[in-house]
Amino acid sequence: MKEIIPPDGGQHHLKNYESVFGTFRFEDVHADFSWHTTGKVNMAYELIDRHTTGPRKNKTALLYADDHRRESYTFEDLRKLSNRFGHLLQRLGVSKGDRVFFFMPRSPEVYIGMLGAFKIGAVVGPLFEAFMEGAVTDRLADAEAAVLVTTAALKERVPRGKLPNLRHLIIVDEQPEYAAGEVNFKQAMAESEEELELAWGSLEDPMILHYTSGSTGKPKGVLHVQGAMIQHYITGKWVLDLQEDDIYWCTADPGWVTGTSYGIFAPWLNGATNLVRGGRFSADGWYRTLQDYGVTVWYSAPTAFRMLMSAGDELTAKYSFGRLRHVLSVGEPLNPEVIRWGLKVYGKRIHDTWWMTETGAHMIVNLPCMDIRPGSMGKPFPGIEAAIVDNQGNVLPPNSLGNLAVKTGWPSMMRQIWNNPAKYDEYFSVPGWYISGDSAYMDEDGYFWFQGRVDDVINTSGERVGPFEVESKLVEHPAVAEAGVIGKPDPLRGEIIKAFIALREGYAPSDELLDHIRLFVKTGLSAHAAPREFEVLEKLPKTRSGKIMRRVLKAKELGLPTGDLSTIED
Ligand code: 6R9
Repeated sequence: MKEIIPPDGGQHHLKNYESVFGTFRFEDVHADFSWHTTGKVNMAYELIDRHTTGPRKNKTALLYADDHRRESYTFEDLRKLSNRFGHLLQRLGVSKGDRVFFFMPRSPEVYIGMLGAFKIGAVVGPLFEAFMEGAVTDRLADAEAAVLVTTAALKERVPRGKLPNLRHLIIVDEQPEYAAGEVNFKQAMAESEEELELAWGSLEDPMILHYTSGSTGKPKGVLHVQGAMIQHYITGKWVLDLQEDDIYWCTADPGWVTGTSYGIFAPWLNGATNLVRGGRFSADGWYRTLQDYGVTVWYSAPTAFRMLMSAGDELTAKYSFGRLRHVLSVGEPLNPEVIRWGLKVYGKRIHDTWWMTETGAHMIVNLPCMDIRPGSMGKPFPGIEAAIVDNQGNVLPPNSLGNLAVKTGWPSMMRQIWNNPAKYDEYFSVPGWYISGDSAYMDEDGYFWFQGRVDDVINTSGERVGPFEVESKLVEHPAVAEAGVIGKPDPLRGEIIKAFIALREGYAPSDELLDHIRLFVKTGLSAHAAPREFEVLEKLPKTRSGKIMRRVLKAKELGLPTGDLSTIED
């Protein structure tokens, strides 16, 4: 019997999946946007300005908190400030289609800046503040960025001599002197106009360029268009289930697509109050944020949930999450153990969502009105047609492992890999389908189960084993905080399973413990899925968005080059 967790029976926007699946079309929500009547499209207008002509004008749009700042902005505040920033960019000669990049820590200025850039039709490029010089240079050069919004400290990693297209640096914090081409943000904002003529365009105009790394080669610039907002909006309504009085917190940095699609677009298209917490992860700090701000909808990632889980239940017990209504996850497979823990400590189901930088918005989801099957990513969002296909594009029957694919043509689908049409075409090698590069199966009830990246699936003694299954079993063991599993070439078995694990506090590595863990997987999962080798690490290599980098584990193990490491955590 499969484990099933039924919905909680709350008042959700979408009450019944079957009532819309197969009949809902994205066109059905066009009438909710102003461009439906005006014919003129501007993302920032839909995010902010539109709300200021009605009762949301003085509603809080942005709550910002870090160790030094606590601020709050209404929709009207953001309208005026982003007008000023748009005007500032105009005065620098930035015009429609120019790329404006952001390389700085989270702060209200990032959000104001991006909105301002959208207002004049510029294409926004977000970067993680942790990028080093090489990573920053590659991306700015590839995008031929015209302007970079950054800080006095971070600009040291921007070699302007190598970036001939980069005309201006806007420095958001103050510095003693400004070199040619450098702009004092505070001063320039003060000199800008509060009212601005918006640049209007069409749904196919470019909007945002997100760089994402593949396992090999240079990072890819994934381009999304304005029309993606249709999907951000309706997934924000149905999946995030945003209601008028919600305090919504998405923990992702805007350098990661989750931090823009669901940290900016989905909440504000729905007129929600959006909380941003700057600074680093700390279990204490996060719990205080959840409690003190009375967060009602919380979107985070498995890596964060696992960190909170290993921080211990005593910590959780110190806080109350009484207002928390809806919890969601993205980025990596959500281990069933984490879902069970979430039910125990928050009294809430954690709703997994599957999507990618390239898909721009949710593809496979657990809606609040659906049963959750722990370990499954859920079902396709209404209007999305997903399937498991073989390499020729034949749709496979339920329970067969294959390529997770989506029928092309959803609103937030990427429109280009910047400067690399050949790379773009690789995703569409099978006519009519977008091939995700993930391997999964669908059960007889239409739930999708993630197995790994296609390249990560292990073949041991003729059996295909998804690393996720093994990792999920491993983290059920009380000593294991995190696990990354790879296939290691073996003359006898094709591959053997090797597990890299980080231990929870209070546990020390010993042969006895590892034997115990191996047995735990063997009896709990299957003999062939039990790792033959273990290695205990202080922590696992991860991307900035918290994904375990199995290819790095594998390359290290085999003594091969590790490929592009620009997105790795410290
Ligand atoms: C939004 C985002 C995409 C890749 C994707 C898959 C993995 C994301 C997942 C998941 C299992 C989930 N992934 N969500 N795997 N279950 N719910 O993460 O975009 O950074 O481009 O990564 O992340 O492998 O293909 P991105």
